[in-house]
Amino acid sequence: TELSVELDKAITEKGFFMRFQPVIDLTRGEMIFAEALLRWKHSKKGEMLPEKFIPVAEESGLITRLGGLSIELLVQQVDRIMSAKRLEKLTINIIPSHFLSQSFIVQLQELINTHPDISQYMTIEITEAVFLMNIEAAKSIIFQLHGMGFSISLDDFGTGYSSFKYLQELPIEVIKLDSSFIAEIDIDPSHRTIASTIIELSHSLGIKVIAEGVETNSQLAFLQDHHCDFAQGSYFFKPLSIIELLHMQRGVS
Ligand code: G
Ligand code: G
Ligand code: NA
Ligand code: MN
Repeated sequence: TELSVELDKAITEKGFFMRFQPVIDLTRGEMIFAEALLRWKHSKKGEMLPEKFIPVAEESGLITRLGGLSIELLVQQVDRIMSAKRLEKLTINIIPSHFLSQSFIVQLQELINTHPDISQYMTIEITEAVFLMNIEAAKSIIFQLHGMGFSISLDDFGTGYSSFKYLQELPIEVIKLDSSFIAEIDIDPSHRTIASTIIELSHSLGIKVIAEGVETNSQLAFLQDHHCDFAQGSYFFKPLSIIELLHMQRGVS
């Protein structure tokens, strides 16, 4: 398609940038992580969101190059962000087909060769789709990443298979309760029960929980009552430009 041709060209020209959404430590009321979110600087359509171009990248075989570029864009900013903000981690989203590809671990090994400390600052966000696509490969890659010093987070938890079996077997440090789920907290008592149970079960396995898409004070109050560790969402901060992130105060109240 026309869009895939434009995308191919944009990847070559590195016509992308990152926004960063702070993740708040609910105990301390301070930002502790920032999630990197890729944006395409499209010449006519303006800032384009991943939901528009990731499917195109997957269909047209561009996902490994695009994923490699997003890692590169994040790495370029790590020193600047870490020295200004002293966050614990920056988190990056990896698409399942990229995660499971031959080139992924190779890309990260090359990265460690040039930036030996990088793994201690980075969390890799994956979804449960990796388990459904290739369980053995997914496990093996997760153990390799852990061995390289990266931390791993399971994104969109609560929407898919949501198996605690993987959480128990694998070195996963954090799960992210999906935003569609958080949205239901204000509306539906059964979702409140499931959310609090997921938090409790995760904690019993030594896993921390990030609530995504927190938009209201009542959602936040519920999460605090149920000892959710971290939260992100427009209630705190929308995805920010790097300049905005660097100027933002750490504390929220
Ligand atoms: O940026 P937005 O807020 O629209 O994010 C939507 C989704 O797009 C994210 O949950 C994530 O799955 C995907 N996404 C965002 N940034 C990246 C990226 O840098 N790489 C990959 N592979 N996916 C991303
Ligand atoms: O990785 P994932 O697809 O979960 O990425 C997080 C997505 O959530 C991004 O697209 C981001 O723009 C979006 N987002 C950020 N804050 C909010 C919010 O408060 N509510 C909702 N619904 N989405 C949000
Ligand atoms: Na994510
Ligand atoms: Mn998510």
